[in-house]
Formats: sequence, structure tokens, C-alpha cells
Amino acid sequence: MKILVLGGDGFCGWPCSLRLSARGHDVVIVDNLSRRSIDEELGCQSLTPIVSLPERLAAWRETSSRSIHFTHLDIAQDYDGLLRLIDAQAPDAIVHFAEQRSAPYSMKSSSHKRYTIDNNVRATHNLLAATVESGRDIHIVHLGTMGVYGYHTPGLQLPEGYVRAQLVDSRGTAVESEILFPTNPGSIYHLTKAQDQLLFAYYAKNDGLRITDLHQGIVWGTQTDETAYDDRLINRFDYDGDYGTVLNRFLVQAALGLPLSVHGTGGQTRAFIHLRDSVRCIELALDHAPMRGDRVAIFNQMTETHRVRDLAAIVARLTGATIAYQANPRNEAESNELEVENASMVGFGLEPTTLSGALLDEVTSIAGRYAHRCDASKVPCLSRWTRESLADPDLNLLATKHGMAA
Ligand code: NAD
Ligand code: USQ
Repeated sequence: MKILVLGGDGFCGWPCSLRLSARGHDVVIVDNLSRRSIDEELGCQSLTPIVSLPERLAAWRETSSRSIHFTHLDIAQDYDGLLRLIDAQAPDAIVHFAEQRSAPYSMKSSSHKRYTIDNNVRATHNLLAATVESGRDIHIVHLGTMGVYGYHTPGLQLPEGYVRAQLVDSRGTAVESEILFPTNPGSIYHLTKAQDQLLFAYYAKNDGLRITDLHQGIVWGTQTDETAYDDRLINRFDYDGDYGTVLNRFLVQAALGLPLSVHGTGGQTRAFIHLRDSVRCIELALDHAPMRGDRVAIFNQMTETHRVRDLAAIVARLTGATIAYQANPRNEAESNELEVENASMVGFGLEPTTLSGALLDEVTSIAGRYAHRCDASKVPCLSRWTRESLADPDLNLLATKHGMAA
């Protein structure tokens, strides 16, 4: 297949591009390198030393004898460029990772909120409109998030996108219906993914686009078989307070001898998936495209759930690290239950990789090997989500300690 990978220089997009290329697909990466610019803005680099995208692609050519092409394009800003690219490349499928993906970053200030909404909603809408305008039958695979469902203990197993509902009007008349599970996003970032869902539903209905939306949990791990071939192919590893996700952050904190930063009670339960399984799921989604006229195919892309404080306990046991409970800078439920259906991907052949000592060792060794590159002042989470948290004395103390304006 000819496949465009939008956002193919990122944490999930890079290993996915390599895997698809290794499987014999003709891959074109499309990226505006905004994630690398955000590194500059935040004054923080990936823990792992990632080389420039042209160097990455040259290394892939050398090690695999396969070529991946790159187009530098902002898909949110350059609609005509995107349409021309789709016309010129005539892809069979487009995998869409190209969005601002950090919830804390999206909540840092009004300008970060506006950027996240503008970038993500326009990126997705431009892709859909350009696909229709191109007149081509392209399977679109989008990376969405488990966070569209919200984290509020709904009291049922989260279904894969759709739920049977009984709607009751003011006269008590009940109507049975199957609807998109009501969204309950917890951050501006998650809100953009909820918006994406509606855009997909509309374009599938109105234009017959073939769309798969993958509601993905938190991705942990760093390497896949392909990124481990050569040091120049190494994947990005974010550890900072905005982009670092919880388990990867705990592993870096342990490697640096810092306490593991648990927000609030640590009773938050979240869905997780290892990077290797994430890449595998995208292959499976590409192999199981919906038919024209089908509704959006929504799959939950996660393999297990964990409470934050239990994860901290596992990492502490493995590494001897201590745990520090901190005031929560986010606006989220202190504690929630989470039960998720993931039968589709398992039915397609996913063999879930679950958290185990061996896998954690792999990530710990990355964290240990590159700990010298870590800037400890970038570790604390300082993005505060509410006016109340801006006034919180504990959080202000943390911010002052790290030289940030309180
Ligand atoms: P990332 O920030 O590492 O990668 C995103 C890539 O998209 C970057 O290379 C960036 O430069 C590019 N990009 C952003 N806006 C663009 C635009 N307008 N035009 C062109 N390129 C643009 O993020 P990631 O962790 O690889 O996540 C990829 C996708 O998967 C995101 O949509 C994210 O919401 C979703 N996701 C990620 C996780 C996770 O834990 N990392 C979990 C669930 C879902
Ligand atoms: N947390 C801590 N300590 C930390 C960092 C985080 O306790 O040092 C807590 C947070 O408060 C939150 C949980 O850990 O309760 C998860 O936070 P996270 O930063 O690991 O993940 P999140 O913000 O939810 O976002 C990540 C990705 C996002 C993706 C999402 C999937 O950045 O792109 O969509 O995971 S999901 O969580 O399923 O919505």
C-alpha cells in the first residue's frame, strides 16, 4: 500500500512509519516538525538523542535498504499543499498522528489552548475536506484517545465508541438508539479529540469516507524492533512535566534518584498500551478497513488499566525509588474506576504485551543510559488547570523551587 503518515516524526508516528516500511509498504512522512519547535519553546529535549528527520531517513535507507520519503508540510495551515500532496501521491491509506498531543501543554495558557484547538481541529478537518476534494477512496486511520470518554467512573464497561441508549422525552416516551458514547473531555487537548469524533461521523455519513478512529490509552515504552536497529533510529522519549507521560516519567525519576511524583491520591485509573502494541494495532487497523458507507470504525487501543499509585509502587519496588504524593495541578477526579472493552484488536490478532519486569527493564535501561541528558528542572508538572490551582500554596512552592513564576 501507499501510506501517508501525518506526524511521522513523532513518538508514535516514527516507529509506525518504520514498521509499515519494513512490511513493504510505500511510506511518505508528512510533518511540520512542530514537536521539535515545542522542544525549543520548553527548553527541553527528548531524553534519547534523536537526530534530525533527514538523518533518521538516511539511517533507515542504510540499515533496511528501504526508502521513506518526507514532505515538510503544516496540514493545519496549508490546505492546498495537503490537497496537492494527496493528488500527487494517490495514497491507499493515511495514518493521522499530526496533532498537539499533550494535555498539560494545552492547558498552560490561553495561547496554548488556542493553538491546540486551531492546530488539531483544522488539521483533522483539512484532511477530511482534502480527501473528499481529491475524489479518492482513501482509508483514514486516526489516533484518538481513551480520554474522550472521560475519567468519571461511568458505572459500565466502556464500549468501543458506540453505546445503546434509551432516550426519554418530557412525556416519558422512550426511544432506543445507538449513539456515540457521550464525550467528557478533561482538557482542551482531549476536547479536540472529541471534536474530531464528530467531524469523522459527519464525513463518513455525508461523503462515505472510510475512517477508523483508534481510542488509544497512554503509550509507554520507547523502542520497537525497527527503532532498535541503529542508534540513529532511536525513538523520542519525553520526560518533562508537559509531554512526559506518567509511567515513562516514573522510570526517569527512578533513574535520576528523584521521588516518583504521584498527583493527588494517585487513585486515577488510566488505560495503557506498550508502543510495540500501538504500532501493531495500526497495522491491524489498516488490514481491517471499513467499507464505503460504513459508520466510523472505533476501536479501543489499550491493553490494561492501572491506578497511578499502583504504577508508582511497581516502579518503586523495581528500582528502590521513593514516592512523593503532590498536590494535583490538574482538574481531574481524585479516583476513578475504569473498565474497557478491547475485543476488536484482540479479535484481529493483537497479543497484548502487559506490564512486566522484563519490559520495564528495557525502559529503565533507556532511562539509565541517557539519564545524564536529563534536565531535572524540567521534571515537575507546572501546568495548572484551574484558577484555584494557580492559588494553591503547595503548587506555588513547587513552581518557585523550579524558578517558575507562581
Ligand atoms: P508527538 O507530538 O510526538 O507527534 C506528533 C507529530 O505530529 C509531531 O512530529 C508533530 O511535529 C506533528 N504535527 C503536529 N501538528 C502538525 C501539523 N499541523 N502538521 C503537520 N505535522 C504536525 O505525539 P505522539 O505521542 O506521537 O502522538 C501521536 C498521536 O497519537 C496524537 O494525535 C496523540 O493524540 C495520539 N495519542 C498519543 C498517546 C501517547 O501516549 N503518546 C496516547 C493516545 C493517543
Ligand atoms: N500523573 C501523575 N504524575 C505525573 C504525571 C502524571 O500522577 O508525574 C497522572 C496525571 O495526573 C493523570 C495520569 O497520571 O491522572 C495520566 O497522565 P499522563 O500525562 O500520563 O497522560 P494524559 O495526560 O492522559 O495524556 C497521555 C497522552 C495523550 C493521550 C492520553 C491517553 O499525552 O496524548 O491522549 O495519554 S488517555 O489518558 O487515555 O486519555
